[in-house]
Amino acid sequence: MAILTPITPHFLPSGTLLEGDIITRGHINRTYVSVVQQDGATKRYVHQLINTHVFRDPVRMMDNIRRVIEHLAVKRSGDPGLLHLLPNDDGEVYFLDEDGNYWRTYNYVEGSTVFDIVPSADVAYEAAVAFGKFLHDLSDLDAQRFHITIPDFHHTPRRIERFKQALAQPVEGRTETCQQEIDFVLRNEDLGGTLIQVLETHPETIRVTHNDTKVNNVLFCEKSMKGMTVIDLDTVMPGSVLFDVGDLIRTACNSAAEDEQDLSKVQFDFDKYAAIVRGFAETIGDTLHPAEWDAMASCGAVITLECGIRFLTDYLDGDKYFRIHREGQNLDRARTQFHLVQQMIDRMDEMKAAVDSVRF
Ligand code: GN1
Ligand code: MG
Repeated sequence: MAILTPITPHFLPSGTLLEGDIITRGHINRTYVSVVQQDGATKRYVHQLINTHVFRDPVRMMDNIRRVIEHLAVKRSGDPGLLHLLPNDDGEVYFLDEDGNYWRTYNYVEGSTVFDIVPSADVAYEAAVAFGKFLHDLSDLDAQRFHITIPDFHHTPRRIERFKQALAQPVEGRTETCQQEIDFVLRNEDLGGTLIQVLETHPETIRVTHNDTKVNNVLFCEKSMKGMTVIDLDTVMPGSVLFDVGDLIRTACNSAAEDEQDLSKVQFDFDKYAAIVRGFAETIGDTLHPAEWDAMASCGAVITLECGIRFLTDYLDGDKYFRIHREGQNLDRARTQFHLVQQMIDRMDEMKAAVDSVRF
């Protein structure tokens, strides 16, 4: 809680900080939840310390987020799931402390819950509907007005180039521990070009997308188990809906944790896959280009491959990007991802049939 003591007064000047806890879920920023008493009421807030190694231009990133939040506030006026950014004492939606740290504060969405592992196809469907509605609500925004906060974020071939650079200069002793995973990437390089090719051939499909649609970025209503809101807007920027569909498939169709060490538990769940495709088709299906429909069956495999490559690259680099809680965790993460990719490749025909059954 001590870390929050100098921060909360900038966002909640007349509040008294009663409690503070860390949330260890994210791999990038530091996230805390506080309980603050203000004007006779007790409320919870979410405070985040932005990782400026990853987000080099936090001011521009916050500008993107503010734009999305303001747009949703108009579209979903009165919705209890709405996210708000608290202004600090200068009216900015972030606070820069004396050590050069950027902080921001959101309301805490009460009555919500998250899933790291999805328990049923119904939950997978609701997550897809939540992200689909989010994309639908942002579809009238001009993507060109958004800053590109992390260049080439979902440019899989460039991620592969970066991986090869790491492979040429690995932390000593690490290549030997992951030869199978290295071979997997080199064998599946071609798959990596699928989504970026759609964007390059059809630039008109570029729109404002979320870009980090892991399933635990949906807050579910505890009572109804419907999606309440989408969080983690850090990477909202111009992109392809295929990135968002793909990252939800990557996370929601995995029967185990992202860093599970026992690969026999890491199973790709086809029923959840079909439910996700249906959820997106119902919410944004009418806005998709034929080329996006054509590539839809592969997007889960591509984004899962890309994420695995990023974990493996970071492992070879010495764990500089994704936070780890134990030695070898990034390698374990890469292994689960590649294990899922192989299962998706093996079931590609069934995935195509599932897409065709809901295609517009
Ligand atoms: C990171 O912020 P967090 O932990 O939800 C990463 C995503 C990866 C994800 C893998 C800015 O997301 O791209 O898919 O880890 N975010 C950034 O779990 O790199
Ligand atoms: Mg994130």
